[in-house]
Amino acid sequence: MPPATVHLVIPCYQESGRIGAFLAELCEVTHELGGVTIKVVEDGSDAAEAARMSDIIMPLCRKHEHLLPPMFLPQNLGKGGAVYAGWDQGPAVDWLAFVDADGSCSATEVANLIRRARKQPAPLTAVFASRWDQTSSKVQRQWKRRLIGRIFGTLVSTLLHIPIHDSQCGLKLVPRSAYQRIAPSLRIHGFAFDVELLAALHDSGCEFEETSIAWHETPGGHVHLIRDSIRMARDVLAIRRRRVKR
Ligand SMILES: Nc1nc2c(ncn2[C@@H]2O[C@H](COP(=O)(O)OP(=O)(O)OP(=O)(O)O)[C@@H](O)[C@H]2O)c(=O)[nH]1
Ligand SMILES: [Mg+2]
Repeated sequence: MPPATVHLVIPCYQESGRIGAFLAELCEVTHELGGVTIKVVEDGSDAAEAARMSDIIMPLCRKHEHLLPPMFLPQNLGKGGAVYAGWDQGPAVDWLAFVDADGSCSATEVANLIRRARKQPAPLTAVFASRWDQTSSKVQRQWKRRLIGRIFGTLVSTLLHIPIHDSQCGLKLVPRSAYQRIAPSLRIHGFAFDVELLAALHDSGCEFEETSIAWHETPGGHVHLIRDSIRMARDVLAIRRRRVKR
């Protein structure tokens, strides 16, 4: 039987300095796996950045058929907006996935998670990578990000009553059928989009599993620890209010 198909989106904002080596390795690894398409979604950075991204991606597209031509959004939608744009316009696959552009999670880890998802019997369960195993030497993060991540994870699980430790890890796989059921209800396009995605999946009856991965933080991140954490906490409260109303 052919392997379950996966459409993997890489949301990018100002990533031309970080994506090159990671994307090349990801293309190699997923070529070996088969049944995977990759789409880079450039999230309205600026014209010069779009040109730099083209220069990096187009030679790889010529080499790898499964790397689809990149999508250039005319304006910045936010990480969630870019992921959903790539998913909504992608091929009809079994699994939708996204991974951060900076290579903090290696191409090998992406392949491992895809293999894991493909082993699942029906009904399919969403697979969320996790940096929760914080004692592990496999997870290298700045202490500040670790701490904020831990506080945010506690906030999410307490306020939304969903047993998750790390809702924000930049690698996730979702069954496409489950996503299609909940897509019309998704509102959040910023960094907290995965929390809303998780809550909607959970409420729709789609189970999820949290799987530990290796994570080596890449310098040059865009998430502003204080400003974005406040925005994300507000988004979690909004998700909670909407759920209570329903
Ligand atoms: N589409 C979109 N993607 C963004 C935006 N900001 C960041 N991203 C992407 O989101 C992903 C995660 O962003 P990072 O900059 O790696 O975040 P970080 O500060 O390193 O935080 P962690 O990776 O969680 O430690 C990357 O693929 C970014 O390109 C944005 O405004 N729009
Ligand atoms: Mg990062």
